[in-house]
Amino acid sequence: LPLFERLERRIVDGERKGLEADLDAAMAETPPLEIINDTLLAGMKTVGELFGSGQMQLPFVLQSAEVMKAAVAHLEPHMEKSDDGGKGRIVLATVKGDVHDIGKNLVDIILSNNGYEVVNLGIKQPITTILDAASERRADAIGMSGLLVKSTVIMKENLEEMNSRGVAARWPVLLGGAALTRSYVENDLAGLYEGEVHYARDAFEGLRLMDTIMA
Ligand code: B1M
Repeated sequence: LPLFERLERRIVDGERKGLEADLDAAMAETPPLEIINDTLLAGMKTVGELFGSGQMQLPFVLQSAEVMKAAVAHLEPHMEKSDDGGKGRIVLATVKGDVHDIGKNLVDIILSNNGYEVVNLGIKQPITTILDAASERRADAIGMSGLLVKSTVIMKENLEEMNSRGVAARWPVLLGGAALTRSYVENDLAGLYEGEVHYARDAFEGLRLMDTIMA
């Protein structure tokens, strides 16, 4: 297969051997972020479709996810950075009950490489932990990621919890993840949250929104 098709195939097949060499060859032609967006994410999309239609079993999805993570880790040091970290600070987490973190970690990379300090709490984080971290680290915003339909409900509960603790005005919230829709966030959640809540379709929209929030 040609290089970029082979790279996409590696994600689908969970084939790690020779990954770095292929990535290095790809970087000679294309910036690392484009490799992620155009090639690797296309592979993850296929994995999602195969899994969703019952043609791929979970252990293989996990293998694909591991190759994806290894690929991103290999590319990350080669990405362009605007170094300061002084544009603002965001606490980022995957919500309670949800283990999906590839998208969240991409958001971390994009924000960190573009002047934000990211406090990445990891996966399955209850709102209490998120709020404690936001408070201790004096965050300017909170970002929550979730890929399960269940997580969209958790996000709603989290916003309600922030209302009831009276901290909604303090933290603008950025929400993202495959199960969310813009209309759910902008129509249903924005109506109930007493602070600012924004939907980010991808990591770049997350960056644009942070720039707006911090402006
Ligand atoms: Co799971 N999984 N998974 N999975 N998985 C999905 C989400 C699913 C849609 C697959 C399917 O059925 N087609 C489905 C959810 C269905 C639903 O809820 N209705 C599903 C399921 C069912 C499950 C399990 C329940 C399976 C099981 O155990 N029977 C289980 C859940 C466990 C749990 O969470 N408690 C499970 C487990 C796993 C693995 C562990 C095997 C693995 C995750 C590994 C990991 O993340 N470390 C996995 C994977 C890889 C997937 C799919 C195939 C790919 C997800 C991914 O990484 N995509 C996924 C299929 C899909 O999403 N269509 C699927 C690439 C990633 C870059 O995209 O995270 O959407 P995404 O991020 C995007 C944007 O959404 C946005 O930016 C990114 C792009 O720039 N974004 C943000 C994300 N977060 C953001 C936050 C922001 C801003 C933007 O600001 C804060």
